[in-house]
Amino acid sequence: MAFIDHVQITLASGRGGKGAVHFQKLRRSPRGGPDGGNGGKGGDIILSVKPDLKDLSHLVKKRLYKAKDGYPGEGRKKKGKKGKNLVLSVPKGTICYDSKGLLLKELKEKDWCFLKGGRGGKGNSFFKKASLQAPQIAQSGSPSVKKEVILQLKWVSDVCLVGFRGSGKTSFALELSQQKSKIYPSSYPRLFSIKPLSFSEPLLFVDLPGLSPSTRSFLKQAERAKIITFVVSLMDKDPFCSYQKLRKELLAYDQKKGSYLAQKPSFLLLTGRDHFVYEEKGKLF
Ligand SMILES: Nc1nc2c(ncn2[C@@H]2O[C@H](COP(=O)(O)OP(=O)(O)OP(=O)(O)O)[C@@H](O)[C@H]2O)c(=O)[nH]1
Ligand SMILES: [Mg+2]
Repeated sequence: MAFIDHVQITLASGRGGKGAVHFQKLRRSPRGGPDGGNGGKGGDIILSVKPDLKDLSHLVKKRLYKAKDGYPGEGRKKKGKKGKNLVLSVPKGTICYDSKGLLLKELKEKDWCFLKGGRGGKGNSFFKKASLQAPQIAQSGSPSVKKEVILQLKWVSDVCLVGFRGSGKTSFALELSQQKSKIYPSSYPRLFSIKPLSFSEPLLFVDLPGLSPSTRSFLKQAERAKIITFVVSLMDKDPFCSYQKLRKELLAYDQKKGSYLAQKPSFLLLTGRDHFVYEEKGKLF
């Protein structure tokens, strides 16, 4: 399945349950005092960060996600049941914007209650007073609240590997992470956790697919990287030209998105040295 790092969805809290209009039914007084209970609270919408999730593809199936409504109140002052919360799991690094692109929240470790469910309506027992012994009124619950949001996944990482197809990004990341998986051309970004010997915490490396018009949008995953590492193969016809083209790609992306990729600290990693014949290519830069 495709790697999805952007979804636009509508979230709706559950409405509050209705309060009940009900009267005590006693043998001697079939129309006893009011005992209608309050309605239950509507369900909340909660966004919950799940570090195991890789992307947002599980959220593309529907446009509207709604929590359950609260249940109506009942006789004997019984409160209606609470509507079930809707918990949407999101990967670490997800950012929530409103429909106009205004930042609402960067989702970190904890659950975030995005929409509170509606309050349950008061039942008629609540309205009883000296001057009103048998109220026939009850409140309907507070309505559901709907909001359109944009969720974007932007990994927070230490290093982002940027290079053209086949430059050796994945090989390098696999080598560093000591993974033995098979190398195949990647069409989506991957996150590698790499623990250098002298570090107590692992470093997070983003391995982007080879840069091309169809994968350019994945540069989003470089936006929150501390360092950019340009990966250029010495097997390219003109490695310096490849490097310049990569920098131009970053500048073009920055201009379009208002980001600062080209200004980040960067390294140049040259691969394919084993294939490089000095006599043939001469001086590189
Ligand atoms: N000779 C040689 N081959 C290399 C080197 N680094 C990678 N390769 C080979 O180059 C091919 C492409 O390597 P990848 O690591 O998949 O390159 P990539 O940049 O991740 O490619 P995309 O994901 O398609 O952008 C593989 O067959 C690797 O074995 C190197 O330093 N020397
Ligand atoms: Mg790759």
